[in-house]
Amino acid sequence: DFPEGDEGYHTYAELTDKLEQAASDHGDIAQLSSVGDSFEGRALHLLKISGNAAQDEDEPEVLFTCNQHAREHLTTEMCLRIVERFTDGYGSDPAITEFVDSREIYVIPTVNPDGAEYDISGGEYQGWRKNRQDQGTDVNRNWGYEWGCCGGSSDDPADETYRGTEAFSSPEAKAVADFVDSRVVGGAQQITAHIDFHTYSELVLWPYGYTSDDTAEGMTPEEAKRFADVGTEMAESNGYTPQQSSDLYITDGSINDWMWGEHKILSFTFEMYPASGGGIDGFYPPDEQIGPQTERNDEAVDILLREAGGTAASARS
Ligand code: 0X9
Ligand code: CA
Ligand code: CA
Ligand code: ZN
Repeated sequence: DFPEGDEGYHTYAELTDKLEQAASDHGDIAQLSSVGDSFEGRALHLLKISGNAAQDEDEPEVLFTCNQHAREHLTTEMCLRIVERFTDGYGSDPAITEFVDSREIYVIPTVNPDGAEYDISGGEYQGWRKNRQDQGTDVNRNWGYEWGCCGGSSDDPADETYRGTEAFSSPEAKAVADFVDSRVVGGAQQITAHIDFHTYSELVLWPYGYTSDDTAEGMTPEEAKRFADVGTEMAESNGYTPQQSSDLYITDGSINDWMWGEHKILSFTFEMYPASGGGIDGFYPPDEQIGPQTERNDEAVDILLREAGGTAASARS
């Protein structure tokens, strides 16, 4: 369990309850399933939110993923905020209602439930980042685009950024990737936009992470500009700093590079509160921060949902 005083955070069991509740309270617009199981066998929950959620309608699809890194518990709360805002607000808030009716919103609140549960085991924070497969794989170095290419991950199983034995050797990255692959319908990827939430540093990041070049194979100058434009607009709404992810440091095998490189999904990483300081403590803000720090991203989430409809140019073509 979470340490005393931090009970506002949700354990895996509490998260599961909340998602089941959302689906049963809002059956017409919310459907709960899973993309598969974690290494230790926990369901990797997937909540779909859309008008006529049971049907695959021809609407832009948007994905939000949280908690690839075990100790980044604030991100799970961010995904729960998205779930609650777009379910409870449906029918009363016109902007929410419009988004839910015109999009198919997918939320995976914890990509790494084994690591998250381990991190709070014994009622004390363990400072754990990776999954729980052997010595632990960094799920965000295990994606299959330029996996292990460029010094942005480690081949040492003891390291914090261990990339795994091969691309998608972690069941968690594999299950999420299989789900995204399954959204190719009639040859077209249905998911157009994605945010992967992390902590911390208050940043909006975009691909590529494997190279410090602004453009590379599969990223034209126009596409790089679109990332920068949308990323900057979202960052203006929440006060984060926008940048290409490799400006922070090089990563290979990260989720954003795969989402874009493989599927041309407009895929961002948000590094949430706090901005800096605290070392390991930065991963564990008091639960009083859950409300303000998740609400802070409401407008950015709405911007992404808007952009999922395409640029004016692509909407015309
Ligand atoms: O290193 C990561 O996976 C992310 N940061 S964290 O502190 N949450 O571990 C950042 C991933 C974004 N990609 C790059 N910085 N290249
Ligand atoms: Ca729908
Ligand atoms: Ca669809
Ligand atoms: Zn992280």
